[in-house]
Amino acid sequence: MRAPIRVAVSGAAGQIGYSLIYRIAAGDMFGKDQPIILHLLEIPQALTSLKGVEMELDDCAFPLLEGIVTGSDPMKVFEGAEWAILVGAKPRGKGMERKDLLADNAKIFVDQGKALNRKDVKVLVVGNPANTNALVLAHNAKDLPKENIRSMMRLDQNRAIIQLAKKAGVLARDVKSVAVYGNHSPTMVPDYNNATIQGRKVEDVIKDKTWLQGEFMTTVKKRGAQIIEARGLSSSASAANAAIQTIQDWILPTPKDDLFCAGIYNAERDLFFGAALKDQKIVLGLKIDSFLEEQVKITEKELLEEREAVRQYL
Ligand code: NAX
Repeated sequence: MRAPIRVAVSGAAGQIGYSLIYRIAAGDMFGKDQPIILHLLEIPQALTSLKGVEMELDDCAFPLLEGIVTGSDPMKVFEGAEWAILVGAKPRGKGMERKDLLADNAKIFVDQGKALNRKDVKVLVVGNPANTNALVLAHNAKDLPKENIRSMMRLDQNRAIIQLAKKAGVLARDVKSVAVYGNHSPTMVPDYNNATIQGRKVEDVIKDKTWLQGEFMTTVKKRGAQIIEARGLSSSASAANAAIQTIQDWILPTPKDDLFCAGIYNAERDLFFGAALKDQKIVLGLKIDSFLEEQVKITEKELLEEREAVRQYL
């Protein structure tokens, strides 16, 4: 057997955590022959609930699970972790303004950045506002290379893939190279210019430009809100699934005819920006039309505003 990989998950007793950690322990993230040690972080008020999560992990008797570390101190819980998936974040409370939400979450990511301030860990930020939380973390973990930090955009990519597939009457696997740029927020920009359906350009298959620029974009951008409306709870299984894919995108070769999306650090703009990647490099030469260009400017402006709102934590 191989040596175990230590994987930390924050917000482990939350909804996404509950959909995520059992899949990690089952081998869905690193493979069916890779032992795992889970490091689970929660806030003190959620430690009782986390105990229940831990008991259930025990009761799965996962052959790959070699240990579980739990606690509420990031310094202790993150110790030795090779991967950290940061799901825990503060949700928007009643009457809370966006800038308060940004500031409250920034404080969390200042502390977690300090606890992950080393070269030998890779970090995926899922908790919202994910791009700006990643930026705060990066500024507070100077020893952690910025290329070791990503924010999650894969759920947005998947949401765009399935909408294109349904419209074209094909399966999700027939749709490739779907990029989503910018912020993980309603300003995100799904790219219909460079995506393909069964190897053909999307615009040659779906000739309805009004749909591509209208309903398609809106559905992808507002999918999270639609799920809350239908389920009374926000997306969790699909978010956990996207987190698993993001790590696989990170460690496995990208199929030749495809690309993947993640928020990565852009040094020029000092932002974490959703980008199209292939084999861990930015895909160069993707051209977008003036409609998408305008949208990219809007999402970039939003990210710059978010950055200003957390300036004191950088
Ligand atoms: P929950 O509220 O169910 O769970 C969050 C958990 O995090 C709670 O158990 C809470 O106690 C814990 N937590 C809060 N502060 C913490 C801290 N400082 N340290 C450790 N744990 C802490 O939310 P859930 O539905 O699981 O969503 C988690 C986050 O993911 C939210 O911020 C949500 O907005 C974000 N999402 C991000 C997505 C993305 O694509 N980037 C998509 C899904 C999701 O909306």
